[in-house]
Amino acid sequence: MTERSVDAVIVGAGFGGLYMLHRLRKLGLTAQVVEAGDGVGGTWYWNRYPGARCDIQSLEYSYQFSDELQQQWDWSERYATQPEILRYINHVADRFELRRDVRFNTRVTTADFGETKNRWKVGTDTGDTFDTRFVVMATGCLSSANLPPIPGLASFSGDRYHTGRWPHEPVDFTGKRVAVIGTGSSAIQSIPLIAQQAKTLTVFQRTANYSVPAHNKPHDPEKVAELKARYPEYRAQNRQTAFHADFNYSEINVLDVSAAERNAEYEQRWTHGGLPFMASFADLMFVPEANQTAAEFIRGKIRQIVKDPATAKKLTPSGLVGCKRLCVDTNYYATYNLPHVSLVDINEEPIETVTTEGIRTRQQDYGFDAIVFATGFDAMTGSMTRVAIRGRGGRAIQDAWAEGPKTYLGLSVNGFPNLFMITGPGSPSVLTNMLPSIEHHVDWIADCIDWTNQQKVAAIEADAQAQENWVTHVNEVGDTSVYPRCNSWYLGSNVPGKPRVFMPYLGFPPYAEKCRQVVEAGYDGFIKQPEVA
Ligand code: N01
Repeated sequence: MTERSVDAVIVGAGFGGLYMLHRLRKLGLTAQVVEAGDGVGGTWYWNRYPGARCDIQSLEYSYQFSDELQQQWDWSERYATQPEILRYINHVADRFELRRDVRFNTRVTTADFGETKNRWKVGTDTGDTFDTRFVVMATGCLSSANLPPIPGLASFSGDRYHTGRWPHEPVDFTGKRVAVIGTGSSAIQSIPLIAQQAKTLTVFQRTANYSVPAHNKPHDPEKVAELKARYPEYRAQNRQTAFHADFNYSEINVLDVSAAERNAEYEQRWTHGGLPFMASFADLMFVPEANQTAAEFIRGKIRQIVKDPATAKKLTPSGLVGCKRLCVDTNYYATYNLPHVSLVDINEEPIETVTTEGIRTRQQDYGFDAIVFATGFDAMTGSMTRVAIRGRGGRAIQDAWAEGPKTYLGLSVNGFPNLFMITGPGSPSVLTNMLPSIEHHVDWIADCIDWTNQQKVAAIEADAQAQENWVTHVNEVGDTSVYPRCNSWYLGSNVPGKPRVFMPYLGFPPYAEKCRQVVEAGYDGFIKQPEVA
């Protein structure tokens, strides 16, 4: 067991943690990344399920802090696969010699703030500890796997998988009877590929989901060259959009055009593929009646694609589209036309228990060789609250967040000085292209740490009132949209007992402007405790 003293401990070696390390090194600070896995990559290290790939175009889902890197790296496809993204982040780790400051196979379990010295003591599951001035939680928004407490789980004699904790060895479902529980993005990406191997595939659905086709394809080298010639400008343009991405946002309201015009636009976006579908009209995410027109368009597509009317009916969602994250697929709905693929609606046929042989619903016993849990994550807060973080007065983060996460700008929490979160709750994070949002936060945190050193500030933390105002503002902005109108992990409603609070901040440009103003005003809304002379 060792104890190391550093300027900063960074928890997690994903995109956030690695860039944070790079920035702090450039400031001449000592930083230690602590990573539970045995490699870099974060979400892309753990989510190795079949079909895992990005739903933001790879040319945008990549770092921009190094122009050489973004010019020299070549993405092969419009939406990169998980293995390609993992190769990329490994390349970045090598290129900037980041690995030597990453402690792998080590999980941070505790972080205790000592008020006399304004330093944190960080504990790990290996017994090694770190004495540090700053802690940066680069733990990701979707990293704590959610395994539903279905009775009998431990008794199952077959293989059990969670999409977010997929084995490193290849998994072969050939000849197997496979169950998939869940129909979120992970399920929708993996189901078509599992179906190609499995003898039978039975999908257990709680809520039917909307998905649009990815229309993934290899990159056209000419188009890539053209974009790379204006990369900084392209990135700057995207920064001005709500999702921080090239979605070709329309400024027209759906309710201002005829049904024919509206459907033509949806058809064109459907043919183009991907999340830009949600940018078809300006009011889609704000006016329920407008949203219903897009929802009905997708419902019509499901009815066209799925041949069996009873299955099509079960697969057809009734609510609004996009307030639960829209999925992007390759052949998802069409997979249900295969004779060996079937769908169980667990609202009609609830799961009672997992048995040694498979799954028992209220109606019947199903035999399975493998069960895949595609049941998502304790999103946005899980990776914070699963660490025993104790701030001023020994207050636990779980207590501070008992009614839902409270942060200032999704960066800092009152009572937890010198602790920062990358893309924490209360920041745009999951409602944006994560990569540039990560870079924005890392730059902000690095500049803040540098400022505290220059200004001889011993500790910095969110002011309680500023935090309260921010939480109210996040909710007010969220309430202008349709997001809070359905059950989703944005609200924590997928995890039993989790407080229902809309966690991300809607709209990147006003958020970035607010962050800029806070800095300009000398870190307005933060408590700055001066160093004792
Ligand atoms: O998780 P989810 P995910 N019994 O929470 C169901 C990102 N991502 O891993 O909707 C039965 O969306 C649950 O049902 P319900 C992306 O941001 C990106 O798929 O809560 N079912 C739902 O159907 C995404 O949104 C990509 O009623 C249960 C499913 O499990 C986020 O990660 C790819 C259940 C969980 O869906 C999470 O996606 C993959 C229970 N007890 C993921 N509990 C890209 O394309 C839950 N469910 C980049």
